[in-house]
Formats: sequence, C-alpha cells, structure tokens
Amino acid sequence: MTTTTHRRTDLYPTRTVSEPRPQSRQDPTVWSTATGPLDRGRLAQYDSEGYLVLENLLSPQEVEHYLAELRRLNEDETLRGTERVVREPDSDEIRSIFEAQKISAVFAELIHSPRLTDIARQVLGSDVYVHQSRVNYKPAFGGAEFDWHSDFETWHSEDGMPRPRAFSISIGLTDNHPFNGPLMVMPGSHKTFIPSVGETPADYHKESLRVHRLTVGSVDHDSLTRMADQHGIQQVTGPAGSAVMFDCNILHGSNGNITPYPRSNIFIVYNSTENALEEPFAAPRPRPQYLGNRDFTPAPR
Ligand code: 6CS
Ligand code: FE
Repeated sequence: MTTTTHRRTDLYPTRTVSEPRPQSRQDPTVWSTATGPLDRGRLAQYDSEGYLVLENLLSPQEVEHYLAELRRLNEDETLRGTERVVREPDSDEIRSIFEAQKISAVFAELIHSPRLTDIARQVLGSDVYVHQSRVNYKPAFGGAEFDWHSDFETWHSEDGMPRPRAFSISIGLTDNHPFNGPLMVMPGSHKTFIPSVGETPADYHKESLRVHRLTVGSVDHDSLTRMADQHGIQQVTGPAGSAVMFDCNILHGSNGNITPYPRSNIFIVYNSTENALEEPFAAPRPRPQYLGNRDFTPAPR
C-alpha cells in the first residue's frame, strides 16, 4: 500500500528557513481592473507604493462619534480582563483591543460599511471578509512602538493566510502628528517577501502583540537596512478622520509616543474570500478567532 503525504505548496516559506533570503512577491497587489471607489491613477499609485492615503474618510462628526466609542471601550471593565485586550508593555494602559466588530455595534457598522468594503472588493477583485480588526490606542506619555514587520509574514505563518491578497485600512481617530508615533512605511517594499528566521513558539501571540522588540516574525537588520536604503521611509500623518490603506506585505512600524497627544487609530484588515485561511504555514496551531477570523462569510454589499 502506498501512502502519499500530501504536502501543500508554500509560496512564501518563512520561520522554517535557515536564512532570511528575500524573494519577489509572486502575486499582484491590485487584483482586478474593475472600476470602483479608486480611480485608475490612485489604483496605480497603490499598486506601486503599497499604500494610499484616504483624506477625510470620516467627517468631524463621525470622528467624535467613534472617539466616544473608543473612550467607552477604554472604560469598559468587562472588557479589560478579556484576551481581546492587549496592554502596554510598560504600563496597565490598553495598547490594543481586537475584534472591534464583535464588541462594538458602533464599530461594526463602520467596519462593514460599503464605503470601506467597496474599496476592498475593488482592490482584492472578489468578495471580502474581515480577517482582523483592532483599535490601537498608542496612549499619551508612553505608548510603545510597533517594531518593523510585514503583517502578511505573521498572517501566513500563524493564521494560515495563503497569499498576500489582503490589506489594512487604518483610520485616525485622533490626529496622527509627525511626533506622536504615526505609521511609517517603506514604499514599494510590499513587492519583496522577507522570510523571518526562528520557529514560532506555541501561543506566541500572547507575547508578540505587546513587546517592544519582536523575537520571531521580526525582519533582520541587514534586510531592514537594505530595504530602507532602497525604498526610503515615509511617515503617514494626517488629521483625525483621515485614513491610510496599506498592503499586507508592506514593511511598516511606528515609534513610541511620549507626547501628551494619543495616536488612536482603528485598523481593519480585509481578506479575499478566495484567500481563506488554511492551517498555519509555520506555527503549531491556528491563533484564536479574534486575531485570525475563520468565518469567511462575505461582507454584505
Ligand atoms: O499579529 C498580528 O496580527 C498583529 N501584529 C502586528 C504588529 N500588526 C498586524 C496585527 O495587528
Ligand atoms: Fe502591522
């Protein structure tokens, strides 16, 4: 009797490799030429740079509405002890709250609104669903940095996302100044996949979401230096209500916040329903639902 061990194809091997040898992205950034909320020029810019600023996505009234909800969640004692809430590494302040669409009807309405999902369907060329959402508070007087990384490297390794057919929209609920830890990206870096060296420990997310320095899933310094030299580093700033969409594989990070001004954003990750999660490509078991959604029901149109 012959046994065939079915070994699936891993297009982006990482954490199981002995050295961080960069590879070219094997997939498009923009998956369709369909018309939609973004015109051809903006689509071309997003394809080339890997990110795009969406000015005034929210009106000042909407910003107030969502900021009030942000404050309500911050005060919600029932939430504080749950695994969805990640604290700052150096204080008891909240760093992130995950799966906002499940714990807040107010944010669920925004996260599922066609104003966002129409962009996602246009760029990803299919129906979409929410892979992950989080509110990152980056509080005043000490909100910690987020080390350089590729989201896709984590979502591929730990959530089983096959291809980079997903992107995030980060919406500023407070002003993102140059000085209070705004997102930084390396424009164009999304077209290179840089593997990380080092096996994923069990339940790694219990550590990785709140540390100053990533141990596993980090980008080695030689690769970071080469990519920064090649692509540059762009700070993404803007008033509350503005947003930025960025590809799942673009190298990004953000500095800490020692100013009196919080940098609080809501991040929403849309994945193509044709890129549904499988078993992790480099982790002992899938991460919990609130980090890697496994209900692939398409977002309503
Ligand atoms: O592990 C994750 O899914 C999260 N970690 C980072 C640093 N960015 C993406 C996501 O929020
Ligand atoms: Fe990230």
